[in-house]
Amino acid sequence: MASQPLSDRVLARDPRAIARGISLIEDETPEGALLVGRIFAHTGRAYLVGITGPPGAGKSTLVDRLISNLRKEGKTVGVLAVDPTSPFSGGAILGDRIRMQVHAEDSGVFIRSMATRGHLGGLARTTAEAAIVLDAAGYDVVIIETVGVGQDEVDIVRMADVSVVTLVPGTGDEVQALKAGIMEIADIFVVNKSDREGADRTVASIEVMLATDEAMGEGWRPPVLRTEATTGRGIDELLAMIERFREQSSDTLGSRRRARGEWRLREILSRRFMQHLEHNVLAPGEFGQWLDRISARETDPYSAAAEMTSGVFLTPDVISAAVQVGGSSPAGGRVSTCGKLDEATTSFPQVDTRPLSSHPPTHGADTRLTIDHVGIAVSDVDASLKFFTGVLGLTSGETEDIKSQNTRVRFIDTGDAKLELVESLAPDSAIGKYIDKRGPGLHHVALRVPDIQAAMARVVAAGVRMIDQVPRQGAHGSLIAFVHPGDTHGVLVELKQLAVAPEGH
Ligand SMILES: Nc1nc2c(ncn2[C@@H]2O[C@H](COP(=O)(O)OP(=O)(O)OP(=O)(O)O)[C@@H](O)[C@H]2O)c(=O)[nH]1
Ligand SMILES: [Mg+2]
Repeated sequence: MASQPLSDRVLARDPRAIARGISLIEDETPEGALLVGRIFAHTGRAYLVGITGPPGAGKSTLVDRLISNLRKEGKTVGVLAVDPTSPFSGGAILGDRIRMQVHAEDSGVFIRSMATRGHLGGLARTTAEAAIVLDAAGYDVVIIETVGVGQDEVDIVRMADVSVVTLVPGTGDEVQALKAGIMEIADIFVVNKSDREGADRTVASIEVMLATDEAMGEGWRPPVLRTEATTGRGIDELLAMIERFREQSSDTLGSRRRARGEWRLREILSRRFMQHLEHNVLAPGEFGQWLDRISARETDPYSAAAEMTSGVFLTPDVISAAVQVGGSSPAGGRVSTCGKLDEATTSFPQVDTRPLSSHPPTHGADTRLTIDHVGIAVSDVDASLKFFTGVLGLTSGETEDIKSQNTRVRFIDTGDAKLELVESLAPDSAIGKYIDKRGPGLHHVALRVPDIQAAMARVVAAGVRMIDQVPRQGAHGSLIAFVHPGDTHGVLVELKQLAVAPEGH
Protein backbone atom coordinates (compact mmCIF):
# COMPACT_ATOMS: atom_id res chain seq x y z
CA MET A 1 0.00 0.00 0.00
CA ALA A 2 2.70 2.45 1.02
CA SER A 3 4.49 2.03 -2.31
CA GLN A 4 1.46 3.40 -4.17
CA PRO A 5 1.58 7.08 -5.07
CA LEU A 6 0.15 9.35 -2.41
CA SER A 7 -2.58 10.53 -4.76
CA ASP A 8 -3.84 6.96 -5.29
CA ARG A 9 -3.89 6.36 -1.56
CA VAL A 10 -5.80 9.60 -1.00
CA LEU A 11 -8.34 8.56 -3.62
CA ALA A 12 -8.64 5.18 -1.85
CA ARG A 13 -9.45 7.13 1.35
CA ASP A 14 -6.41 5.93 3.27
CA PRO A 15 -6.51 8.13 6.42
CA ARG A 16 -2.74 8.25 6.78
CA ALA A 17 -2.33 9.38 3.18
CA ILE A 18 -5.02 12.01 3.68
CA ALA A 19 -3.30 13.30 6.81
CA ARG A 20 0.03 13.36 5.02
CA GLY A 21 -1.45 15.12 2.01
CA ILE A 22 -2.98 17.84 4.17
CA SER A 23 0.34 18.32 5.98
CA LEU A 24 2.13 18.76 2.65
CA ILE A 25 -0.42 21.39 1.69
CA GLU A 26 -0.27 23.07 5.08
CA ASP A 27 3.51 23.35 4.84
CA GLU A 28 3.10 24.80 1.34
CA THR A 29 5.44 22.26 -0.21
CA PRO A 30 5.71 21.61 -3.95
CA GLU A 31 4.60 18.04 -3.24
CA GLY A 32 1.37 19.46 -1.86
CA ALA A 33 0.79 21.41 -5.05
CA LEU A 34 1.59 18.30 -7.07
CA LEU A 35 -0.92 16.28 -5.06
CA VAL A 36 -3.65 18.83 -5.68
CA GLY A 37 -2.85 18.62 -9.38
CA ARG A 38 -3.17 14.85 -9.38
CA ILE A 39 -6.44 14.58 -7.48
CA PHE A 40 -8.23 17.68 -8.68
CA ALA A 41 -10.11 15.88 -11.44
CA HIS A 42 -11.73 13.71 -8.79
CA THR A 43 -13.23 16.58 -6.82
CA GLY A 44 -16.50 18.47 -6.89
CA ARG A 45 -18.63 15.71 -5.39
CA ALA A 46 -18.46 16.65 -1.71
CA TYR A 47 -20.82 19.24 -0.28
CA LEU A 48 -18.81 21.89 1.59
CA VAL A 49 -20.38 23.19 4.77
CA GLY A 50 -18.68 26.17 6.41
CA ILE A 51 -19.41 26.84 10.07
CA THR A 52 -18.21 29.99 11.72
CA GLY A 53 -19.00 32.10 14.74
CA PRO A 54 -17.43 33.71 17.77
CA PRO A 55 -15.05 31.77 20.02
CA GLY A 56 -16.86 29.36 22.31
CA ALA A 57 -20.18 29.59 20.48
CA GLY A 58 -20.39 25.80 20.48
CA LYS A 59 -19.26 25.25 16.90
CA SER A 60 -17.25 22.12 17.68
CA THR A 61 -20.09 20.65 19.72
CA LEU A 62 -22.44 21.44 16.87
CA VAL A 63 -20.14 19.86 14.32
CA ASP A 64 -19.93 16.80 16.49
CA ARG A 65 -23.72 16.49 16.44
CA LEU A 66 -23.82 17.04 12.69
CA ILE A 67 -21.30 14.24 12.23
CA SER A 68 -23.38 11.81 14.27
CA ASN A 69 -26.59 12.66 12.44
CA LEU A 70 -24.97 12.52 9.03
CA ARG A 71 -23.45 9.15 9.88
CA LYS A 72 -26.93 7.89 10.80
CA GLU A 73 -28.00 8.89 7.29
CA GLY A 74 -25.11 6.80 6.00
CA LYS A 75 -23.08 9.79 4.81
CA THR A 76 -19.32 10.02 5.24
CA VAL A 77 -17.93 13.21 6.76
CA GLY A 78 -14.60 15.00 6.61
CA VAL A 79 -13.96 17.86 9.03
CA LEU A 80 -11.37 20.61 8.96
CA ALA A 81 -11.20 22.49 12.24
CA VAL A 82 -9.15 25.61 11.80
CA ASP A 83 -7.29 26.07 15.05
CA PRO A 84 -7.74 29.62 16.11
CA THR A 85 -4.60 31.28 17.36
CA SER A 86 -6.92 33.70 19.06
CA PRO A 87 -6.27 33.94 22.79
CA PHE A 88 -10.01 33.54 23.46
CA SER A 89 -10.19 29.97 22.41
CA GLY A 90 -7.34 27.96 23.78
CA GLY A 91 -9.58 24.97 24.28
CA ALA A 92 -10.15 24.20 20.65
CA ILE A 93 -7.25 21.86 20.06
CA LEU A 94 -8.00 19.78 23.13
CA GLY A 95 -11.66 19.62 22.24
CA ASP A 96 -10.88 18.51 18.72
CA ARG A 97 -8.53 15.80 20.03
CA ILE A 98 -11.30 14.44 22.18
CA ARG A 99 -13.67 14.45 19.23
CA MET A 100 -11.10 12.69 17.12
CA GLN A 101 -10.97 9.92 19.67
CA VAL A 102 -14.73 9.57 19.71
CA HIS A 103 -14.77 9.06 15.95
CA ALA A 104 -11.40 7.34 15.71
CA GLU A 105 -12.88 3.93 15.03
CA ASP A 106 -15.21 5.20 12.34
CA SER A 107 -13.65 5.01 8.88
CA GLY A 108 -16.49 7.17 7.58
CA VAL A 109 -15.23 10.16 9.54
CA PHE A 110 -12.00 12.10 9.21
CA ILE A 111 -11.25 15.05 11.48
CA ARG A 112 -8.28 17.26 11.10
CA SER A 113 -7.13 20.45 12.78
CA MET A 114 -5.57 23.05 10.55
CA ALA A 115 -2.88 25.16 12.13
CA THR A 116 -2.93 28.88 11.52
CA ARG A 117 0.75 29.31 12.27
CA GLY A 118 2.90 31.42 10.08
CA HIS A 119 0.47 31.93 7.24
CA LEU A 120 0.40 35.34 5.68
CA GLY A 121 -3.09 35.36 4.31
CA GLY A 122 -2.56 31.87 3.00
CA LEU A 123 -4.74 30.13 5.53
CA ALA A 124 -7.86 30.36 3.44
CA ARG A 125 -6.02 28.91 0.47
CA THR A 126 -4.43 26.02 2.36
CA THR A 127 -7.77 25.23 3.98
CA ALA A 128 -9.46 25.25 0.60
CA GLU A 129 -6.81 22.87 -0.70
CA ALA A 130 -7.15 20.59 2.31
CA ALA A 131 -10.87 20.49 1.52
CA ILE A 132 -9.92 19.36 -1.98
CA VAL A 133 -8.07 16.40 -0.45
CA LEU A 134 -11.13 15.37 1.59
CA ASP A 135 -13.37 15.87 -1.43
CA ALA A 136 -11.13 13.67 -3.57
CA ALA A 137 -11.05 11.07 -0.81
CA GLY A 138 -14.78 10.73 -1.33
CA TYR A 139 -16.31 12.17 1.84
CA ASP A 140 -19.91 13.11 1.09
CA VAL A 141 -19.88 16.15 3.32
CA VAL A 142 -16.85 18.26 4.19
CA ILE A 143 -17.33 20.56 7.18
CA ILE A 144 -14.98 23.47 7.76
CA GLU A 145 -15.16 24.89 11.25
CA THR A 146 -13.51 28.22 11.94
CA VAL A 147 -13.73 31.06 14.40
CA GLY A 148 -15.19 34.10 12.69
CA VAL A 149 -12.70 36.61 13.95
CA GLY A 150 -10.57 37.61 11.00
CA GLN A 151 -10.71 38.15 7.28
CA ASP A 152 -9.02 34.81 6.67
CA GLU A 153 -11.71 32.95 8.56
CA VAL A 154 -14.46 34.84 6.82
CA ASP A 155 -12.85 34.03 3.47
CA ILE A 156 -12.71 30.35 4.35
CA VAL A 157 -16.39 30.12 5.10
CA ARG A 158 -17.43 32.31 2.20
CA MET A 159 -15.89 29.69 -0.03
CA ALA A 160 -18.08 26.88 1.27
CA ASP A 161 -21.16 25.66 -0.59
CA VAL A 162 -23.23 26.77 2.38
CA SER A 163 -22.18 29.11 5.18
CA VAL A 164 -23.60 28.63 8.65
CA VAL A 165 -23.03 31.45 11.13
CA THR A 166 -23.37 30.44 14.76
CA LEU A 167 -24.17 32.96 17.48
CA VAL A 168 -25.14 32.64 21.14
CA PRO A 169 -27.74 34.50 23.19
CA GLY A 170 -27.17 37.57 25.23
CA THR A 171 -23.60 38.47 24.51
CA GLY A 172 -24.03 41.08 21.85
CA ASP A 173 -22.40 38.66 19.43
CA GLU A 174 -24.53 39.96 16.59
CA VAL A 175 -22.86 43.32 16.83
CA GLN A 176 -19.40 41.76 16.95
CA ALA A 177 -20.18 39.46 14.07
CA LEU A 178 -21.49 42.38 12.09
CA LYS A 179 -18.20 44.16 12.59
CA ALA A 180 -16.22 41.12 11.55
CA GLY A 181 -18.25 40.98 8.36
CA ILE A 182 -19.61 37.51 8.94
CA MET A 183 -23.27 38.49 8.83
CA GLU A 184 -23.16 39.08 5.10
CA ILE A 185 -21.79 35.65 4.37
CA ALA A 186 -24.45 33.72 6.28
CA ASP A 187 -26.77 31.44 4.36
CA ILE A 188 -28.15 30.09 7.61
CA PHE A 189 -28.00 31.59 11.09
CA VAL A 190 -27.88 29.38 14.15
CA VAL A 191 -28.50 30.67 17.64
CA ASN A 192 -26.83 27.95 19.66
CA LYS A 193 -27.07 27.55 23.44
CA SER A 194 -30.73 28.35 22.97
CA ASP A 195 -31.27 26.81 26.41
CA ARG A 196 -29.83 30.04 27.74
CA GLU A 197 -31.70 33.18 28.56
CA GLY A 198 -32.04 35.76 25.85
CA ALA A 199 -32.26 33.37 22.89
CA ASP A 200 -35.50 34.98 21.73
CA ARG A 201 -33.93 38.42 21.81
CA THR A 202 -30.94 37.29 19.82
CA VAL A 203 -33.13 35.62 17.20
CA ALA A 204 -35.25 38.76 17.00
CA SER A 205 -32.29 41.09 16.63
CA ILE A 206 -30.85 39.01 13.79
CA GLU A 207 -34.20 39.03 12.06
CA VAL A 208 -34.51 42.78 12.43
CA MET A 209 -31.08 43.14 10.96
CA LEU A 210 -31.97 40.93 8.01
CA ALA A 211 -35.18 42.83 7.43
CA THR A 212 -33.34 46.12 7.16
CA ASP A 213 -30.64 44.73 4.94
CA GLU A 214 -31.39 46.47 1.67
CA ALA A 215 -28.66 44.65 -0.14
CA MET A 216 -30.63 41.46 0.14
CA GLY A 217 -32.30 40.59 -3.11
CA GLU A 218 -35.23 38.40 -4.00
CA GLY A 219 -33.52 35.07 -3.47
CA TRP A 220 -32.82 33.02 -0.40
CA ARG A 221 -33.42 34.81 2.90
CA PRO A 222 -31.18 33.35 5.59
CA PRO A 223 -33.33 31.60 8.18
CA VAL A 224 -32.51 31.89 11.89
CA LEU A 225 -32.55 28.52 13.69
CA ARG A 226 -32.16 27.61 17.34
CA THR A 227 -29.97 24.78 18.49
CA GLU A 228 -28.74 23.27 21.69
CA ALA A 229 -25.63 21.47 20.64
CA THR A 230 -25.01 19.84 24.00
CA THR A 231 -28.33 17.97 23.88
CA GLY A 232 -28.71 17.77 20.13
CA ARG A 233 -31.90 19.78 20.01
CA GLY A 234 -32.46 21.49 16.69
CA ILE A 235 -29.74 19.56 14.87
CA ASP A 236 -32.16 17.64 12.65
CA GLU A 237 -33.77 20.94 11.70
CA LEU A 238 -30.37 22.42 10.90
CA LEU A 239 -29.48 19.50 8.67
CA ALA A 240 -32.85 19.72 6.96
CA MET A 241 -32.26 23.44 6.38
CA ILE A 242 -28.83 22.77 4.91
CA GLU A 243 -30.45 20.24 2.59
CA ARG A 244 -33.14 22.75 1.62
CA PHE A 245 -30.51 25.36 0.87
CA ARG A 246 -28.66 22.82 -1.21
CA GLU A 247 -31.74 22.11 -3.29
CA GLN A 248 -32.74 25.74 -3.65
CA SER A 249 -29.26 26.88 -4.57
CA SER A 250 -28.48 24.13 -7.03
CA ASP A 251 -28.69 26.68 -9.86
CA THR A 252 -26.20 28.99 -8.24
CA LEU A 253 -23.88 26.30 -6.89
CA GLY A 254 -21.93 26.30 -10.14
CA SER A 255 -21.30 30.02 -10.07
CA ARG A 256 -20.44 29.89 -6.41
CA ARG A 257 -17.87 27.19 -7.06
CA ARG A 258 -16.57 29.10 -10.04
CA ALA A 259 -16.07 32.13 -7.81
CA ARG A 260 -14.20 29.86 -5.42
CA GLY A 261 -12.02 28.67 -8.27
CA GLU A 262 -11.36 32.21 -9.40
CA TRP A 263 -10.43 33.33 -5.94
CA ARG A 264 -8.08 30.38 -5.53
CA LEU A 265 -6.46 30.91 -8.92
CA ARG A 266 -5.92 34.59 -8.24
CA GLU A 267 -4.49 33.75 -4.85
CA ILE A 268 -2.01 31.29 -6.38
CA LEU A 269 -1.06 33.68 -9.17
CA SER A 270 -0.42 36.53 -6.74
CA ARG A 271 1.75 34.30 -4.66
CA ARG A 272 3.74 33.09 -7.66
CA PHE A 273 4.11 36.61 -8.88
CA MET A 274 5.40 37.84 -5.52
CA GLN A 275 7.83 34.93 -5.31
CA HIS A 276 9.14 35.61 -8.78
CA LEU A 277 9.52 39.27 -7.97
CA GLU A 278 11.35 38.65 -4.73
CA HIS A 279 13.57 35.82 -5.92
CA ASN A 280 14.33 36.63 -9.51
CA VAL A 281 13.81 40.33 -10.00
CA LEU A 282 14.61 42.29 -6.88
CA ALA A 283 18.11 42.32 -5.46
CA PRO A 284 18.51 41.01 -1.91
CA GLY A 285 17.27 43.64 0.52
CA GLU A 286 15.79 45.76 -2.23
CA PHE A 287 12.23 45.33 -1.02
CA GLY A 288 13.18 46.86 2.33
CA GLN A 289 14.98 49.71 0.61
CA TRP A 290 11.83 50.58 -1.30
CA LEU A 291 9.92 50.54 1.97
CA ASP A 292 12.50 52.91 3.46
CA ARG A 293 12.10 55.27 0.54
CA ILE A 294 8.32 55.18 0.86
CA SER A 295 8.55 55.85 4.61
CA ALA A 296 10.84 58.80 3.90
CA ARG A 297 8.29 60.07 1.34
CA GLU A 298 10.96 59.94 -1.34
CA THR A 299 8.58 57.97 -3.50
CA ASP A 300 5.01 56.74 -3.30
CA PRO A 301 3.82 53.13 -3.26
CA TYR A 302 2.38 53.29 -6.79
CA SER A 303 5.57 54.61 -8.36
CA ALA A 304 7.61 52.14 -6.35
CA ALA A 305 5.46 49.23 -7.47
CA ALA A 306 5.64 50.41 -11.09
CA GLU A 307 9.41 50.55 -11.00
CA MET A 308 9.82 47.33 -9.07
CA THR A 309 7.75 45.43 -11.59
CA SER A 310 8.92 46.99 -14.81
CA GLY A 311 11.42 44.18 -15.29
CA VAL A 312 9.00 41.42 -14.40
CA PHE A 313 7.24 41.61 -17.67
CA LEU A 314 10.10 40.13 -19.62
CA THR A 315 7.78 37.72 -21.34
CA PRO A 316 8.82 35.64 -24.33
CA ASP A 317 7.01 38.24 -26.47
CA VAL A 318 9.14 41.03 -25.12
CA ILE A 319 12.26 38.98 -25.68
CA SER A 320 11.26 38.21 -29.26
CA ALA A 321 10.55 41.87 -29.85
CA ALA A 322 13.99 42.69 -28.56
CA VAL A 323 15.44 40.03 -30.82
CA GLN A 324 13.72 41.56 -33.81
CA VAL A 325 14.96 45.04 -33.16
CA GLY A 326 18.41 43.68 -33.26
CA GLY A 327 19.49 42.96 -29.78
CA SER A 328 19.00 46.15 -27.89
CA SER A 329 17.95 45.49 -24.33
CA PRO A 330 14.21 44.89 -23.91
CA ALA A 331 12.02 47.93 -24.14
CA GLY A 332 10.82 49.03 -20.73
CA GLY A 333 13.66 47.23 -19.03
CA ARG A 334 13.99 47.88 -15.38
CA VAL A 335 16.29 50.70 -14.50
CA SER A 336 16.55 50.97 -10.79
CA THR A 337 16.43 54.40 -9.28
CA CYS A 338 16.49 52.99 -5.81
CA GLY A 339 19.43 55.08 -4.79
CA LYS A 340 21.29 52.74 -2.50
CA LEU A 341 21.48 49.97 -5.00
CA ASP A 342 24.25 49.19 -7.34
CA GLU A 343 22.87 50.18 -10.74
CA ALA A 344 24.95 47.67 -12.57
CA THR A 345 23.47 44.71 -10.77
CA THR A 346 19.89 45.81 -10.40
CA SER A 347 19.02 47.40 -13.70
CA PHE A 348 17.55 44.95 -16.10
CA PRO A 349 19.91 42.54 -17.87
CA GLN A 350 22.06 44.33 -20.36
CA VAL A 351 22.22 41.16 -22.35
CA ASP A 352 21.85 40.70 -26.02
CA THR A 353 19.04 38.23 -26.34
CA ARG A 354 19.58 37.39 -29.98
CA PRO A 355 19.85 33.65 -30.46
CA LEU A 356 23.42 32.60 -30.85
CA SER A 357 22.59 30.99 -34.13
CA SER A 358 22.32 34.44 -35.69
CA HIS A 359 25.88 35.22 -34.74
CA PRO A 360 29.28 34.04 -35.75
CA PRO A 361 29.39 30.85 -33.75
CA THR A 362 32.25 30.56 -31.33
CA HIS A 363 31.98 26.81 -30.97
CA GLY A 364 31.08 25.71 -34.46
CA ALA A 365 27.61 25.77 -35.98
CA ASP A 366 26.76 22.50 -34.30
CA THR A 367 23.25 22.63 -32.88
CA ARG A 368 23.78 19.63 -30.61
CA LEU A 369 23.68 20.40 -26.93
CA THR A 370 27.07 20.57 -25.32
CA ILE A 371 27.91 20.66 -21.65
CA ASP A 372 28.67 24.23 -20.80
CA HIS A 373 29.54 23.52 -17.22
CA VAL A 374 28.92 21.32 -14.22
CA GLY A 375 27.82 23.24 -11.16
CA ILE A 376 29.29 22.38 -7.79
CA ALA A 377 27.77 23.79 -4.61
CA VAL A 378 30.56 24.89 -2.27
CA SER A 379 30.49 26.54 1.14
CA ASP A 380 33.18 29.02 0.20
CA VAL A 381 34.41 29.67 -3.33
CA ASP A 382 37.78 31.01 -2.23
CA ALA A 383 38.46 28.10 0.08
CA SER A 384 37.51 25.57 -2.59
CA LEU A 385 40.02 27.09 -5.01
CA LYS A 386 42.78 25.54 -2.93
CA PHE A 387 41.75 22.22 -4.36
CA PHE A 388 40.53 23.10 -7.83
CA THR A 389 43.29 25.46 -8.86
CA GLY A 390 45.87 24.73 -6.17
CA VAL A 391 45.92 20.94 -6.13
CA LEU A 392 44.50 20.20 -9.59
CA GLY A 393 46.40 23.05 -11.20
CA LEU A 394 43.40 24.28 -13.22
CA THR A 395 43.03 27.91 -14.17
CA SER A 396 39.98 29.96 -13.32
CA GLY A 397 38.15 33.14 -14.21
CA GLU A 398 37.08 35.91 -11.88
CA THR A 399 34.67 35.54 -9.02
CA GLU A 400 31.27 37.03 -9.86
CA ASP A 401 28.34 37.75 -7.56
CA ILE A 402 24.95 36.99 -9.07
CA LYS A 403 22.70 39.26 -7.07
CA SER A 404 19.47 37.98 -8.53
CA GLN A 405 20.23 34.51 -7.20
CA ASN A 406 22.14 35.44 -4.07
CA THR A 407 25.16 33.48 -5.20
CA ARG A 408 28.86 33.97 -5.79
CA VAL A 409 30.27 31.96 -8.67
CA ARG A 410 33.63 31.23 -10.21
CA PHE A 411 34.27 29.25 -13.34
CA ILE A 412 37.17 26.81 -13.57
CA ASP A 413 38.54 26.09 -17.03
CA THR A 414 38.67 22.42 -17.96
CA GLY A 415 38.84 22.49 -21.73
CA ASP A 416 35.51 23.03 -23.44
CA ALA A 417 33.23 22.48 -20.49
CA LYS A 418 33.88 24.26 -17.23
CA LEU A 419 33.28 23.67 -13.58
CA GLU A 420 31.19 26.30 -11.85
CA LEU A 421 31.83 26.74 -8.15
CA VAL A 422 28.70 28.23 -6.56
CA GLU A 423 28.55 29.67 -3.09
CA SER A 424 25.42 30.93 -1.37
CA LEU A 425 25.32 34.56 -0.26
CA ALA A 426 22.07 34.21 1.69
CA PRO A 427 20.71 31.29 3.71
CA ASP A 428 17.48 31.22 1.73
CA SER A 429 19.04 31.12 -1.71
CA ALA A 430 18.50 27.96 -3.73
CA ILE A 431 22.14 26.99 -3.23
CA GLY A 432 21.96 27.78 0.49
CA LYS A 433 18.96 25.51 0.88
CA TYR A 434 20.62 22.80 -1.19
CA ILE A 435 23.76 22.81 0.95
CA ASP A 436 21.64 22.87 4.07
CA LYS A 437 19.80 19.79 2.98
CA ARG A 438 22.49 17.74 1.29
CA GLY A 439 25.79 19.42 1.99
CA PRO A 440 28.17 20.72 -0.67
CA GLY A 441 28.64 18.70 -3.85
CA LEU A 442 27.49 18.22 -7.44
CA HIS A 443 24.57 20.52 -8.05
CA HIS A 444 23.60 20.87 -11.68
CA VAL A 445 24.57 20.25 -15.28
CA ALA A 446 24.35 23.21 -17.65
CA LEU A 447 23.72 22.50 -21.31
CA ARG A 448 24.61 25.20 -23.77
CA VAL A 449 21.84 25.92 -26.22
CA PRO A 450 22.00 28.24 -29.21
CA ASP A 451 18.53 29.63 -28.58
CA ILE A 452 17.17 29.35 -25.07
CA GLN A 453 13.60 30.15 -26.05
CA ALA A 454 13.54 27.44 -28.66
CA ALA A 455 15.07 24.98 -26.20
CA MET A 456 12.52 25.88 -23.52
CA ALA A 457 9.68 25.61 -25.98
CA ARG A 458 10.82 22.12 -26.95
CA VAL A 459 11.06 21.04 -23.32
CA VAL A 460 7.63 22.41 -22.44
CA ALA A 461 6.04 20.93 -25.56
CA ALA A 462 7.25 17.52 -24.39
CA GLY A 463 5.34 17.97 -21.14
CA VAL A 464 8.48 18.51 -19.08
CA ARG A 465 8.20 21.27 -16.51
CA MET A 466 10.51 24.26 -16.33
CA ILE A 467 11.35 25.89 -13.01
CA ASP A 468 11.86 29.17 -14.84
CA GLN A 469 9.06 30.08 -17.19
CA VAL A 470 11.10 32.96 -18.54
CA PRO A 471 14.88 33.06 -19.02
CA ARG A 472 16.77 34.96 -16.39
CA GLN A 473 20.21 36.47 -16.27
CA GLY A 474 23.09 34.16 -15.41
CA ALA A 475 26.80 34.70 -15.02
CA HIS A 476 28.70 36.70 -17.66
CA GLY A 477 25.52 38.09 -19.15
CA SER A 478 24.20 34.71 -20.21
CA LEU A 479 20.51 33.76 -20.24
CA ILE A 480 19.62 30.72 -18.20
CA ALA A 481 16.59 28.66 -17.22
CA PHE A 482 16.32 25.55 -15.06
CA VAL A 483 14.34 22.45 -15.92
CA HIS A 484 12.33 20.87 -13.11
CA PRO A 485 14.42 18.02 -11.60
CA GLY A 486 11.23 16.09 -10.93
CA ASP A 487 11.04 15.48 -14.68
CA THR A 488 14.73 14.91 -15.34
CA HIS A 489 15.53 11.86 -13.26
CA GLY A 490 16.64 14.00 -10.35
CA VAL A 491 19.32 15.86 -12.29
CA LEU A 492 19.01 19.61 -12.10
CA VAL A 493 19.48 20.68 -15.71
CA GLU A 494 20.25 24.28 -16.62
CA LEU A 495 19.74 25.57 -20.13
CA LYS A 496 22.17 28.32 -20.99
CA GLN A 497 22.45 30.68 -23.88
CA LEU A 498 25.73 32.54 -23.93
CA ALA A 499 25.78 36.31 -24.07
CA VAL A 500 26.59 37.55 -27.53
CA ALA A 501 29.30 39.99 -26.60
CA PRO A 502 32.41 37.98 -25.80
CA GLU A 503 33.42 38.39 -22.22
CA GLY A 504 36.89 39.26 -21.12
CA HIS A 505 37.72 35.69 -20.15
N1 LIG B 1 -25.44 25.49 27.58
C1 LIG B 1 -24.95 25.12 26.42
N2 LIG B 1 -23.63 24.97 26.31
C2 LIG B 1 -23.13 24.61 25.11
C3 LIG B 1 -23.97 24.40 23.99
N3 LIG B 1 -23.18 24.06 22.94
C4 LIG B 1 -21.92 24.07 23.38
N4 LIG B 1 -21.87 24.40 24.70
C5 LIG B 1 -20.68 24.51 25.54
O1 LIG B 1 -19.94 25.64 25.15
C6 LIG B 1 -18.55 25.41 25.32
C7 LIG B 1 -17.79 25.69 24.04
O2 LIG B 1 -18.16 24.72 23.08
P1 LIG B 1 -17.29 24.41 21.80
O3 LIG B 1 -18.09 23.46 20.98
O4 LIG B 1 -15.93 24.04 22.16
O5 LIG B 1 -17.31 25.84 21.15
P2 LIG B 1 -16.48 26.34 19.86
O6 LIG B 1 -17.32 27.37 19.23
O7 LIG B 1 -16.07 25.20 19.03
O8 LIG B 1 -15.23 27.00 20.55
P3 LIG B 1 -13.86 27.45 19.85
O9 LIG B 1 -13.52 26.41 18.86
O10 LIG B 1 -12.93 27.53 21.00
O11 LIG B 1 -14.18 28.79 19.27
C8 LIG B 1 -18.42 23.97 25.76
O12 LIG B 1 -18.29 23.94 27.17
C9 LIG B 1 -19.73 23.36 25.35
O13 LIG B 1 -20.11 22.26 26.16
C10 LIG B 1 -25.37 24.57 24.16
O14 LIG B 1 -26.17 24.43 23.24
N5 LIG B 1 -25.80 24.93 25.39
MG1 LIG C 1 -14.13 24.64 18.24
